[in-house]
Formats: sequence, C-alpha cells, structure tokens
Amino acid sequence: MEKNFVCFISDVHLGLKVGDTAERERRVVSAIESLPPETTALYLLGDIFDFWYEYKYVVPKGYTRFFGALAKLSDRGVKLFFFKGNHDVWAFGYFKEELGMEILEQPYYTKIGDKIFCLAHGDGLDKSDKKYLFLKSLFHNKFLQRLFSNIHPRWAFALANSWSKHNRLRKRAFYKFKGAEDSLYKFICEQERLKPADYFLFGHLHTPGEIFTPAGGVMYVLGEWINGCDYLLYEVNSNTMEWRSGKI
Ligand SMILES: [Mn+2]
Repeated sequence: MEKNFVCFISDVHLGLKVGDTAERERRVVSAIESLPPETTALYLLGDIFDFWYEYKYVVPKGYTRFFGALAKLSDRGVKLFFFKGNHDVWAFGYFKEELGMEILEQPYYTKIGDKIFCLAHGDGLDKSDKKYLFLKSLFHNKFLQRLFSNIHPRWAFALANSWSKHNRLRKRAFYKFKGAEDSLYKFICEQERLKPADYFLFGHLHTPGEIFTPAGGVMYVLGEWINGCDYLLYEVNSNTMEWRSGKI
C-alpha cells in the first residue's frame, strides 16, 4: 500500500536569542525539506516562534526560509496546521492567508487513518495552575490585544522580549516532562476516561518522551529546538510512529 506520512514539530522557538538562531532555522528548514514526498500533513504544536505578534498590516521581520519551506509544502498540497503556544498566542490570520495554514484550538481530536489523535500545545490544560490560567486569559483578551497593538512595535517587541528573557532566567531551565508524575499526564488520564485516543501528542514540556496511558493510548512529548531537535513522523497505513532528529 502506498505510504502516507504525517509530521509533528513543536517548540522551535524561532527568534530566541540563545545559541545560534540562524542555525536553528536551518535545522527546521532542513527537517521540513527532508520530509518524505508522501507527506500529507504537518502539525506545528506551538511555540514555533519565541515571540510572534502580527498587526493588521504588518508582521515581524525574519523567518524567510522557514516560511518559504512551509509555502513549498502548502503549494504541493500538504495540509498545514498550527497550534498557538504560550509564546505565539498572537497569530491572527496571516498564516492562513499566506500559507493556507489552519489554526487549531487545543485539545484537538482528529482521526488520522483509523487512529484517534488528541493534539495540543499543552499549556494551561492543568486547571490547578490558577496563576497561569489568569495570565493566559490576559493574553487572549481581545481588548488587551487591541491596546497592545497600539504600542509602537519598537516598544512592544522590546517589552515582549525582555519579558520572555526574564521568564527564562527566573525558571532557569524549561518545563520538564516528569513522566507519570507530570500534571499533563494526569490531565490525559482524566481526559481519556471521557474522550479516549490512541495517541496524545504535546509540546510545551520540551523533553522528548513517550509513556503509555492507563487506557492503552500513548502520550508523546515532542522536543524543543534550542538544544535538541526531536520530532515525530507517523506513517498512517502501517501505524508506525518514528522519532526523527533535525540535526544537520
Ligand atoms: Mn516552548
């Protein structure tokens, strides 16, 4: 039977001024370009940009090669999907217009072949984290977004970048995937009782890993691209999930 691949990438944090930012973009572009010709869909599971904010008539500089690689995929009929992470909440329509990329809300259930996938970035699903949920509600607030849009980008971007940097220094490291102890894993264990899935795929935790769920599904956490570059390639007809590395 003919093959059919679906790819999942998360947390590239393009634009983050840590390490070699150009090299990070090169890695993800080369990963996208090396996808098998039988690839039919690419899911970007959030935090693809370290900071993205688009205005009505203006978008941030950079990422030309990355957008070019996505445009090529889109033009040859590969479906593109995008989840907003906690760093790129503010995508409003440019990706859809330019790349045909569809923005999905988490947790998103979809059937790929005959398997059920639950996909999400993963931030804010742990309902006990009230502080984060409050922050998230501010980020998604239409009125505050309009206010922010009226700040000159020079200041808006300086503010956002220093906030991102401050957060990173404060936490020192990123979130880590703690296996069965992880709050996201616990969320899945509850979620699957109501809505089971064969595969649960997340970003956000930055530590590539996989673990079985009590109902027999598998949870995968995708890797980040600042120090690593682990992503997943799924072959639909043979139902095989394969870890890939974006190293060049
Ligand atoms: Mn991230």
